Amino acid sequence: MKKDFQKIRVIDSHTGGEPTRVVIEGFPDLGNGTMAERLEVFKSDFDNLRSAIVKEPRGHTAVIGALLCEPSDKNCIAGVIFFDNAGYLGMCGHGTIGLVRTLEYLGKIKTGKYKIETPVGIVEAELDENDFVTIENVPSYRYKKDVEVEVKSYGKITGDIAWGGNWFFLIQEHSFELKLENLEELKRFTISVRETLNKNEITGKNGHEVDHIEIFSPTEKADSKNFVLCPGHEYDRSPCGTGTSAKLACLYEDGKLKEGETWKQMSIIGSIFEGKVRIDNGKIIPIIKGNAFITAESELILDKDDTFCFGIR
Ligand code: PYC
Repeated sequence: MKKDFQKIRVIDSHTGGEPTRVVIEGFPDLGNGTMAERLEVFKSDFDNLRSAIVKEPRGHTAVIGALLCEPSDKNCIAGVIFFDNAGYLGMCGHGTIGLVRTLEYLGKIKTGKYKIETPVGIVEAELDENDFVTIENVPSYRYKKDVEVEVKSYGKITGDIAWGGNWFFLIQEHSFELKLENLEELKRFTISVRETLNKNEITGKNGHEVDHIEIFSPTEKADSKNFVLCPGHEYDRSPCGTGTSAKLACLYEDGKLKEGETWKQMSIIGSIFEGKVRIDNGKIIPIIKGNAFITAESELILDKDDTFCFGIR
């Protein structure tokens, strides 16, 4: 008997090395609410599809999913809900750059400026003739400066808590060399910091979990190099659009970056985003520029008889 498979069409890309898997067809209807409302339906009714799409055996721990939706705001070209191996993201900078290149690949957009609806607000994205994408993120800010935590085996660590579309703990002072050879050590350290923040109930605004940890070091090739721990214990191969936004907000608030001045943020693998801030009615609007490349166009097949149909959970 012919099997009744569920099929989901996706386009894969990478932005500065960090993968994005845009779901373009085959996902169940989440209703007509805002992206924040549809995110709740996604979480409660279809979380198994999140893991089916991004986790092994179809994906891997670094894949960020992006569900392409009809926007509820008609000024937007698209709506999007980002997700990963651990759960859901508010915004995703590298993912938005990947989404814009995907829309171009699909022939849905040409060069120009577009608005995109996310669960945490509307962002603007401009695709230029060199295939670079510049995004104007949601307003970003530092929530707490110089927060001290005692991290087991590492001692006293100080960082800032900032919002860039996701919650970040940003650490400037540490003893690590930011290079790929130190990946396991960097992960161990940042996971310990995250666990300490959780244990001590140190959160972002309204009790939101600080689920991204970002550490920095100087580099000759850019203004700064970072290592970003993502919620599912993977590291961001890109310089992290929302993490760079959080960083830009802190720099601006410290008087270290002026409005319109360029900041080059390098990732642990050497990819670079260019950042700036624009001030709008006192709000810090981060502007992030990067590029993405399409890597695959495929149809995921879900066979209910497969023990690992919904991913290795
Ligand atoms: O680019 O904002 C970003 C991001 C978040 C998690 C992975 N990448």
